[in-house]
Order: sequence, then structure tokens, then C-alpha cells
Amino acid sequence: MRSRFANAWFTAALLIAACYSPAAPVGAPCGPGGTCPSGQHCVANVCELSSGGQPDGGSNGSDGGDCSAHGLSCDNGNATAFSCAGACVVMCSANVSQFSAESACRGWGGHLVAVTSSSLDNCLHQHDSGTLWIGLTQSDNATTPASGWSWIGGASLVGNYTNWESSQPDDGDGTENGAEQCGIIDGSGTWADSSCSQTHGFACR
Ligand SMILES: [Ca+2]
Repeated sequence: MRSRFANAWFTAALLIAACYSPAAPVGAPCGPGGTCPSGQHCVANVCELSSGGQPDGGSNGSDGGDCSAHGLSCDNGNATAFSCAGACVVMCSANVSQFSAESACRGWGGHLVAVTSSSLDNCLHQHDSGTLWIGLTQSDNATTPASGWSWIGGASLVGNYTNWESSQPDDGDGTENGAEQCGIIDGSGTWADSSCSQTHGFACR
């Protein structure tokens, strides 16, 4: 038999489990009749970051028109939304740190974009040819400039699409000492590591 103390903890644990409901990530399928979480719309049968209006129910795969930045604020910059390789991307022109950029993306129901294909990569660069925060993040445990990279809230880059500029990532001087732990698309359209406190515009998905 559990003690009164143990029963109290058991009850508390049940309450916590019942109340805890993490925000749904983007990327969930939304087939015919399906719906997307609040703040997301169905774009090409996938729930994508969006705003304005209501979720459309995902009745078909031609919902690109729902990809809108309507209602999204972006500090002193402009928020723009566009469909990129099947994803709804919201881009912000305000120059902020990667932490602030990711915070803004989360506030909009998404993350800094994980660039998982060349078509998405090229599309992003076509919309903004400057430097842009994307969801590249490096583990503080990395011992070489090229190791320990992953997408924020997502998968490792090992074995997946990458587009590092030649000689990048380099942690600034070729030796890993934690100086550059965040990643950008740079002006040439390829990726580079950057100090996380540098300020750039950013793209969310
Ligand atoms: Ca580094």
C-alpha cells in the first residue's frame, strides 16, 4: 500500500501529465478533412507556419494562398510570407541574434527554418540575398568546427543535405573553441557558421 505521501505524489504526477500538452510542431500531415493546430495552415497537405484567418481544414493540396504574414509583427523589420518548395516560410528583415530570431519564430508557432533541400535553399536565397539566420545550431560539446551540427528542434545534418561554403564552418579561425555555434545563409547563398550574437534577418517555418 502506498503511503499518504506517495499517494499525494502519484496524484500530482497524474495532474501534471493531464495538463501538459506541448505545442504541436509544424510538419504534421493534413489530409482531406484534417485540420492544423492554431496558427498553422494546410499547405500542400502539410501543416505549415502561417497566420491570419483560420485554419482551412486542409481539404486539398492547393492551399499555397494561405501562406500569409498577415497579422505577424517583426520588430522594426517587415514580415513577409511565401511558399518555398512546398513550405510556408515567414521571413523577417529585422536584424537580431539567433536566440531572438528563434524566439520570434516560436512566437509565430514555428522554428527557424531547417533547410533540408537545395530547392528550399535556393528559394530562400532568392527571396533575400543578404545574410539570414536559419536553424543551424552546433553542440557546445563539438570538438571540431564541422562536427555537432543539427537543426533546432530537429535532426542531425549527418547524412542529410548540407550546403556549407568552402572552408566553412571554421569557428572563425579553424579551431573549435565555441566562437561560432550558429549558422546562416550568407550573401553567396551557401552556409557559414556565425557568432550567435551577430545580428541578421531570419526565416521561420
Ligand atoms: Ca563552432
